Amino acid sequence: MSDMSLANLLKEERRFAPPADLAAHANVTAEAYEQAKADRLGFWAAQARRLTWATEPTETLDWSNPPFAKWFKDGRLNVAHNCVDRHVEAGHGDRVAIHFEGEPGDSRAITYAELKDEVSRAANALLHLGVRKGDRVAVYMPMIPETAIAMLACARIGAAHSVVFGGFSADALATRIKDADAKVVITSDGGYRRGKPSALKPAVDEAVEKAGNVEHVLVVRRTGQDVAFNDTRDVWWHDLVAAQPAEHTPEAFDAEHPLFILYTSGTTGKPKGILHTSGGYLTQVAYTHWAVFDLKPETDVFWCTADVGWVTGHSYIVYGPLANGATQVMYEGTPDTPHQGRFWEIIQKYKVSLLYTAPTAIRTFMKWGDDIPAKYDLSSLRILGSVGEPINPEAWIWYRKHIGADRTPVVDTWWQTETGAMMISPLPGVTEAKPGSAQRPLPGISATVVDDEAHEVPNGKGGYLVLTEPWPSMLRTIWGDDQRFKDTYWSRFEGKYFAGDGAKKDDDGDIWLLGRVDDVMLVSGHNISTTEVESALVSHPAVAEAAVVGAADETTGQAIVAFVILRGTASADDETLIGKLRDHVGATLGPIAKPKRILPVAELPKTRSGKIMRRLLRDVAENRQLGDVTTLTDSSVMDLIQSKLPATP
Ligand code: 6R9
Repeated sequence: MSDMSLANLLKEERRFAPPADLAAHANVTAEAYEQAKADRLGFWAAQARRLTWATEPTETLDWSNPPFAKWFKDGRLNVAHNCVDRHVEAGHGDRVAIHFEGEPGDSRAITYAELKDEVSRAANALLHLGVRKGDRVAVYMPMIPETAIAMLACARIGAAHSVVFGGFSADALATRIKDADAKVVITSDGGYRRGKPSALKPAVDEAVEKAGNVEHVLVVRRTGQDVAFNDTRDVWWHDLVAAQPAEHTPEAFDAEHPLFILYTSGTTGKPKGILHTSGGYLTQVAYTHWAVFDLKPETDVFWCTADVGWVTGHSYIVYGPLANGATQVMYEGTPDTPHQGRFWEIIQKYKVSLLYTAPTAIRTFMKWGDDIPAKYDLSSLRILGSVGEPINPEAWIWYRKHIGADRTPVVDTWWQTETGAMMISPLPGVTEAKPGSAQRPLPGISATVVDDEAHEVPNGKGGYLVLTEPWPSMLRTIWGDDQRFKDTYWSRFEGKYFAGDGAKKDDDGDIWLLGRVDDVMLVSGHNISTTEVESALVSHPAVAEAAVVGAADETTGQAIVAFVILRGTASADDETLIGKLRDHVGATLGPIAKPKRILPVAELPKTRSGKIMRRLLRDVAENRQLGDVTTLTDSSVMDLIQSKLPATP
């Protein structure tokens, strides 16, 4: 990146020290950074001892054939035993593992003892269906406890699961079943979504037709809706699983035994099957969940609002919290069903103390209004987490103030499907927080920002985020494609993992994430981050949400085009407002960052995991035919945006 605009970065002066009582009893103190720095591998070897091993590892890392890492390779363990049985053995069988809240209002509390029985039955059922160690099982489910049970049952017998988000189409499911060569699919008749049952089984039928090698489909009855049933292939969960014995002795597998494949769509090309293995993955998800949320398993109630179909759900609904013996909430539905206070009602009901959600949700809550969370008792909350996108400083402040009563730390956690677990994040009892910044690599993690030539940038400069040392929960490869694994992540900068994100270091050396590098704009030779322009727009009281893209421009190379959602009272026809917003960005970031066009819209296109799809907005801004819209939550959003557009100059 050239020297450019990153010099006049967004200045964020607000600071929030950890609350004294939290700091006094925090799981992790500043010492952890020192310890990990002095002996990184020793630090991770110590963290691995949080797990129960059938054979303790003696070797921490084998990096003799980079980028193919082997962590704890002579250790053996069973992941499901670690997430379930050992808590029962330790006398915590009566502790609630999952408080399930269905969208229609049904609820179910599952203790660790009950979870152990259910996972054992499901493991026996999979064995009965012919699933063996090393096989793959596809999981296409709503957000219900059986989804976690199915994943743990796979782990228990050493079969890798491939969870496909329930919002994906039959085609997307078929591609993933085929790529992983799954022999069983676990699904349900449907799930509840926005007040009505939404079907899943028909997509499975279609996908299995296309994908070929599936021997059985195991079907949970959730909604009771009518489904087609193929008697030789399909089997009901309540028939098969319920009839199994609740005893199953877990076998220990190698630390590097595959645990799961999770596909990331990427913007182009065939989805990448990200492969995670057992010992290193479980070590890092357990450690980070305990450290970043300061988890006290006896008293805390954790709630991660992600879908299990994404990596956040894998690592911070299933594996991290359960490995730590936590009590958590699992919610099936959407935040506005049946009303816009649903999340806050759930927090009040279960006395949730640790909340983990995404910026897209936070910005939506801001749009809905402060008065909604104000109606509920949120005093149980202790720590608020954010993940998925850069969190705009204003959204961060709103989250802390209106959800956290200006009292709770906010932890902005940067990581990826590929990294498996959190990598860069404040520690709630240690870090003086800066709104909008993920700040520092966690203890034991090495990350920095480099320029085009792979040189580390000095403080105050921007470039590319890289990870400079292997970490326990790193992806091991792309399923079936080692070459693509090397090309995608390890070839841009020799010996370093290229995350694909732009980032900057501030004057203190803290890291700020600036969005995917594909989204960075080049205006008159200056690299400008979409994230920073968006945050500048959102810091204006009239703007609820913003998405910024660079559109081809004859004079400046790219010109900044901003799509904004205005807050309640602001009017889209107010020409003076647009001028004010441009000036506001200019005053915040410098004149070079002033958007050339600002277009008020009612909605923004988002992926199903809640990330803004700037690629489609670029198509709009450049008057092009829209690219692939299949990963959009709601493709009608694009029609709405296009119909609102003034004729392009
Ligand atoms: C966990 C998850 C990964 C991409 C990542 C980055 C963005 C995630 C972020 C963040 C800024 C954060 N991202 N967390 N950007 N600050 N705290 O979301 O995984 O779906 O694979 O997405 O998400 O761009 O590269 P995944």
